[in-house]
Amino acid sequence: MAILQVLYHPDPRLRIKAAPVPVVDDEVRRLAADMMETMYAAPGIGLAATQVNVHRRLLVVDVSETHDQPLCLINPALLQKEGVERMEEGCLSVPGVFEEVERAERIRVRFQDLEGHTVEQDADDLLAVCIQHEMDHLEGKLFLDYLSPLKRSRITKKLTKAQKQVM
Ligand code: GNR
Ligand code: NI
Repeated sequence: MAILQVLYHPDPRLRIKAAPVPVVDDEVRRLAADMMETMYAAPGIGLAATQVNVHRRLLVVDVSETHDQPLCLINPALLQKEGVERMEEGCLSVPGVFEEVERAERIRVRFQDLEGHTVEQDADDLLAVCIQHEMDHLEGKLFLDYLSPLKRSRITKKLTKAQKQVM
């Protein structure tokens, strides 16, 4: 396994729309394992392939405190959304920024698992929020896109400046 490098906003590669995973094979399973390791090491509760510069429709999540409920969603599709919830979100690609975002409270999602089987699952609370956040990454979308243009440009400036200092 390996810890992968995470892209930081405003890297334009975070804006690439991911393509479907054509087959769930060993290469996909290896990528998923590396993404899990990267997510746990960060630490984070989710990671989309886009964030590690792989533009395929695959994401991992684990919202448990014990890090023992890993989920890998391949080619995820949102089937249902219900209710509205506001939650403070963060993103490994937008370090140090936490802002409230409005999302559906409960969702039903269809995806392929690591064996290539199609699964449907309901999610609520933090898991629902996290899956929606990760699915946005696959569209090239960040939680910042829900904020006001002024707030977003301030955050982008701050992160650009911080990254110039470490380069
Ligand atoms: O670690 C993460 N925490 C988090 C908190 C609230 C809502 C969404 C998230 S996802 C984030 C990891 C990440 O950036 N995934 O793309
Ligand atoms: Ni994120």
